[in-house]
Amino acid sequence: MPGTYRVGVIGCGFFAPNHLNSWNELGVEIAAVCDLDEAKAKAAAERFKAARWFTDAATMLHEARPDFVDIITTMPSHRPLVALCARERLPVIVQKPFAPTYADCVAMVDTCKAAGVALMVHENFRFQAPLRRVREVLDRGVIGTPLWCRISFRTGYDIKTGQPYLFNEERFIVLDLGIHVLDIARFYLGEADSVFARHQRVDPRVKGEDMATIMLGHKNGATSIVDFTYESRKRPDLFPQTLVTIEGTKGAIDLGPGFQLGVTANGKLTVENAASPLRSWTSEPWHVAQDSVYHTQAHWLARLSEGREPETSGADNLKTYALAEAAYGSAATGQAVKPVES
Ligand code: NAD
Ligand code: 89V
Repeated sequence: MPGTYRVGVIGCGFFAPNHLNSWNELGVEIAAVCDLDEAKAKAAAERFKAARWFTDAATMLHEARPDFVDIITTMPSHRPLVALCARERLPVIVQKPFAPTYADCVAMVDTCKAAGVALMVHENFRFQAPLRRVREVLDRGVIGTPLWCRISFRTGYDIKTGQPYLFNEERFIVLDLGIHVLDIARFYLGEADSVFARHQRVDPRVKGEDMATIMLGHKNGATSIVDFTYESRKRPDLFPQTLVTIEGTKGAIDLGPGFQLGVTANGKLTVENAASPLRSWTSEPWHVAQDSVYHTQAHWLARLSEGREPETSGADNLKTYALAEAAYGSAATGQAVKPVES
């Protein structure tokens, strides 16, 4: 039962308040929080009513003995922290991007499998209310067989001031944001066996690419275009909205600005508002992302209590990560790349 769980949280930085607010709203006891930075750990414990705070993750796991662990650190620390949880036989959630390399991701999946503990990547975009609603329309079959899809995330919103580590990422937007929209392409159209990508770097202050356009050939014959940038100058700026068009044999789906969802079926267009509700702790423009954190964590609790694999398990996320790797390979060579199969 969700209300009976106790979580140990590692990482109390920029994004952690969304997880901590969600655990509180879900009735999960925050047994302890941990951050290398003592001030951040203390502040998070006070603000979110955690019983204890620590600056060392191993000490926290030994002393607080949570039922599971939520890792909200940046990716270089994910592999050692997941290995620590596996040694302690604790189920674990880890934020995206899963890790700096595909080999690290595979190692985490193997380690948790060997230890018999659940591992989920906090891949929250598919838990966004408007994006989930698109999946429901697909499931109703009213647009027939999907043939073509475009998933687009274009913004000029300043995401780097709050997350300064992004300036130094050699592999930047495909891992930071592309990983979400590539996951959505899989969620809607299934696995892809061909990836062609072009990457651009616009902001001279960043090391990696900050604009990408990727074409996926799906195994079922459908094609999708996934495009994203942090350097759009378009007004209005729609951050952090994802726009979707899917054309099928019998109709079409169009998730447009302001979460307006148009569905064409039987030659007729119907439009609904698919926006996420505001929660007591969410605010615009971030609310669609914040609300999805709540639903991602609720999904984890449901699957943990049922003993079932989460939708975005480590093993599942290897397939999304393989698309990102293939995009880097394609952008570097100018050739289409077949993603590695796990
Ligand atoms: P951040 O740097 O602000 O916070 C991370 C915190 O983890 C820091 O305070 C750091 O001291 C702490 N930390 C690092 N290693 C540690 C360790 N071994 N033990 C204890 N504490 C440790 O980073 P952030 O912006 O909060 O991002 C964290 C992760 O969340 C990133 O992977 C980022 O991509 C992801 N993120 C996801 C979303 C989303 O919508 N899913 C949005 C923003 C960020
Ligand atoms: O890290 C992320 O997921 C962010 C976003 C702004 C989309 O939340 O890039």
